[in-house]
Amino acid sequence: MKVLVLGGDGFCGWPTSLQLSDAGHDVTIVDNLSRREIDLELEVDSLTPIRPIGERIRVWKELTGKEIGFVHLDLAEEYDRFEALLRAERPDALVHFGEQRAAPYSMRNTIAKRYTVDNNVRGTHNVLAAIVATGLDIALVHLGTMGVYGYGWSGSAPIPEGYLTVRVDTPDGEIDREILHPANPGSVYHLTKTLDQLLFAFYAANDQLRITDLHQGIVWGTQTPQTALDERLVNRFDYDGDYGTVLNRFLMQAAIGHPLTVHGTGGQTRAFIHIRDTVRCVQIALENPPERGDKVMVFNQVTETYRVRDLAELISKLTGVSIANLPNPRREAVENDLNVSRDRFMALGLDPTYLTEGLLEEIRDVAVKYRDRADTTKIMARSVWRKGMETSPDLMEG
Ligand code: USQ
Repeated sequence: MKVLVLGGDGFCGWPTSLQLSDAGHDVTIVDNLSRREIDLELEVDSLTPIRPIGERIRVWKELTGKEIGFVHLDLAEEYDRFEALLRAERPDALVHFGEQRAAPYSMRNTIAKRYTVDNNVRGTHNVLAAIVATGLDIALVHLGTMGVYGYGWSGSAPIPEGYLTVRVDTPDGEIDREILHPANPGSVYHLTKTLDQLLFAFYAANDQLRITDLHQGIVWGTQTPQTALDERLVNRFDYDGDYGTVLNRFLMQAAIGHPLTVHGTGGQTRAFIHIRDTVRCVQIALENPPERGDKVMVFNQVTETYRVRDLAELISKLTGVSIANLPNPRREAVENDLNVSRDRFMALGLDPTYLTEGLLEEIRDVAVKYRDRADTTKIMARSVWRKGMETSPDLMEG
C-alpha cells in the first residue's frame, strides 16, 4: 500500500513509519519538523539522541534496503502544495499524526493556545478538503485521543468505541439514536481533537470519505523493534513538564533519583499503551479500513488503565525513589474511575505489552542509559490551566 505518514518525524510518527515500511508498505513521511522547533523554543532536548530526519532515513535504507521518502511541508499553511502532492503520489492511505500533541504546551500561554488550534484544526481540515478535491479514494487514519471523552464518565459501563446509543423521548414514544459520544475536552489540545471528530463526521457523511479515528491513551516506552535496530534510529523520549507524559516522566525521574512528580493525590485514572502497540494498532487500522459510505470507524487504542498514584508506587517500589505530591497545575477531577472498551483491536489480533512486563526494561535501556543527557531544570511542570495556579515548587535537590 502507498502511504503518506503526516507528522512522520514525531514520537508516534517515526516508529509507525518504520513499522509500515518494515511490513512492506511504500512510505513517505510528510512533516514540517515543528516538534524539533518546539524543542528549541522550550530549550529542551529528547532524552534520547535523535538524529536529523535525513540521517534517520539513510540509516534505515542502509540497514534494510527499504526507501522512505520525505517531504518537508506544513499541512496547515501549505494547502496547495499538499493537494499537488496527493495528485502526484496518488497514495492509497494517509496516516495523520501532524498535530501539536501536548496538553500542557497547549495551555502554556495565548500564543501556544492559538497555535495549537490554528495548526491542528486547519491542518486536519486541509487534509480532508484535499482528499475531496483530488477525487482519489484515499483512506485516512487519524491519531485521536481518549481525552475526547473526558474523565467525567461515571458508573461501571465502559467507554464505548466512539458512539453511544441514547433513548430520546418524543411525542410518539421513545426512540433510540446513535450519537458521537459527548465530547468533554480537558485542555485546548484535547479540544482540537474533539473538533477533528466533527470534521471527520461531516466528511464521512457528505463525501463518503473512509476515515478511522484512533482514540489513543497515554503512550509510554520508547523503542519498537525497528527503532532499536541501530542507535541512529532511536525514537524520541520527552521528559520535560510540557511534552513528557506521566509514565515516561516517572521512569526518567527514577533513573536520576528525582522524587516522582505526582499531581495532587494521584487519583487520576488514565488509559495507557506501549509505543510498540501503538505502531501495531496503526498498522491494523490501516489494513482494515471502513467502506465508502460507512460512518467514521473509531477504535479505543488503549491496553490498560492505571491510577497515577499506583504508577508512582509501582516505580517507587522498583527503584526506591520517593514520591512527591505536588499542587496540580491542571484543572481535572481529583479522582476518577475509567473503564474502557477496547474490543476491536483485541479481536484483530493485538497482543499487548503490559506495564508490569516492560517497566524494568524501559528504565534500564533508556532512562538509565541516557540519564546524563537530562536537564533537571526542565522537569517541573510550569504550564498552568488558569492564572493563579502557578504553585509548583522546585523539587530537585541536586
Ligand atoms: N501527571 C502527574 N505528574 C506528572 C505529569 C502528569 O501526576 O509529572 C498527571 C496529569 O495531571 C494527568 C495525568 O498524569 O492527570 C496524565 O498526564 P499526561 O501528561 O501523561 O497526559 P495528557 O496531558 O493527557 O496527554 C498525553 C499526550 C496526548 C494524548 C493523551 C492521551 O501528550 O497527546 O492525547 O496523553 S489521554 O490522556 O488519554 O487523553
